[in-house]
Amino acid sequence: MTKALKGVRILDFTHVQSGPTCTQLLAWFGADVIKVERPGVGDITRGQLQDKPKVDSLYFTMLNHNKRSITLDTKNPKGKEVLTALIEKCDVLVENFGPGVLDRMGFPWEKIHSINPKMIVASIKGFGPGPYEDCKVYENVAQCTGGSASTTGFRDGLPLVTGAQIGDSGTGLNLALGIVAALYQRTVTGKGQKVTASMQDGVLNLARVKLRDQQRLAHGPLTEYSQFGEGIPFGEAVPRAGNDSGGGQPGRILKCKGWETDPNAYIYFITQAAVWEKICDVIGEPTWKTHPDYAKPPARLTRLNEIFGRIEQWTMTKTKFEAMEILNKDDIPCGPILSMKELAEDQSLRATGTIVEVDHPERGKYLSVGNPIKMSDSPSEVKRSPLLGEHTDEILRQVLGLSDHQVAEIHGSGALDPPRKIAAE
Ligand code: CAO
Repeated sequence: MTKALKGVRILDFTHVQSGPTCTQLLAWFGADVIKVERPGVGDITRGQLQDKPKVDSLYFTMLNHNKRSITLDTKNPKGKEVLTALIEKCDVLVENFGPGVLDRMGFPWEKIHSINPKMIVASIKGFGPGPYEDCKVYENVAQCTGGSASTTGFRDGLPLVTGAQIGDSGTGLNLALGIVAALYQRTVTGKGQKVTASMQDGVLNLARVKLRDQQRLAHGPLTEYSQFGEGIPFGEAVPRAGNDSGGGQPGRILKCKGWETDPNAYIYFITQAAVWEKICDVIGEPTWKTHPDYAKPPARLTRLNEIFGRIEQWTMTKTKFEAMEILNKDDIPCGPILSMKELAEDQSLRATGTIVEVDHPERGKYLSVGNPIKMSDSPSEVKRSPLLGEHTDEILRQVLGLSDHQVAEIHGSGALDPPRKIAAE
């Protein structure tokens, strides 16, 4: 079976997490992704958070499946020649260097466009144009500057960052979408274009509902926030709302059987108005179906602590899975808090390829997250990440069509060698 992006060749200058998630997706859709890495060093994540000595870390392997790796010193004159030839042969260049790096390397957009006018140049930066455009950015900086941290956590606690990498992997998704849209537009215009995605923009996009609430604040309190029912006045900015639901249906995380010893014995419970009567029956409060203090959603808003307290008395008598089974029979929206251990062992996620076991020649078998996007005519097969420079000669010969003599010349030029350490004077 063919793949959606078969025939598309990506020059992958990405590193760390945000960019690699983008190019990994493109590789899963069938693109030929050529990862360019610094000789001897490679993507810094190869050596970060290592669980086993001297083998590529899970950090690296889980972000760089289905790619080929070429090592190339792009500051070396011969290296620049090779890079120029690769630009001629590729459809898309993807990078998430710090601001200005590509220009300093001698490959600004204008030059790339003149070498290959069809090339799409896709970049992730921390910020878009503005006061912070020259700043380097990592995940948590993006969460903090994109409105996520100020609206996450409890009202009386610190701003919180989330475990989900919304700044990195979220922006990688945005860039991948921009790239496929630009590839489609190119079929009409015949031209490449610049595609940029900033991490701040990506996080703010995901925090959209909080910008909604910021504007609602001008017209009165946010009645679905617990603090409204607790009689605590709102300030000028959207507050942190703990585990309150972000939508119009109040929700909370509630304890389940075993919570005293299991940190994940909890369930998310939503008191959706449409199933309120069923909720009353399940928890043993049938009179709440008609009682004026509980029957209608507006009356419940000032009593959410009492209501969820009562529901929790019920959930504490069930495990999170028992509660899930009972509530789902009545279409009551809820979800168990699943630990990473539970997810790793979940056979249904294995069956769909969302969690896959991959074999690596140096580290052995490990689990990874497969393609979260499923396509009926473009199945994703997760292949191990490349070793550093594993495909250097293959790419020089096969992609650039170089002869043995030319490849030997490149080897002799120092363009494939790690940078020499300058001896201390
Ligand atoms: N050959 C020669 N030099 C190379 C090279 C190659 N193949 N690949 C990279 N380099 C050089 C670059 O030319 C650059 O050198 P100069 O600074 O001298 O121009 C340097 O390596 C890379 O610089 P960098 O700024 O990208 O890397 P950093 O480790 O200092 O910063 C990061 C990392 C992530 C903070 C920065 O790249 C960044 O802000 N990126 C944009 C935002 C982003 O994607 N962040 C997500 C990170 S994951 O949480």
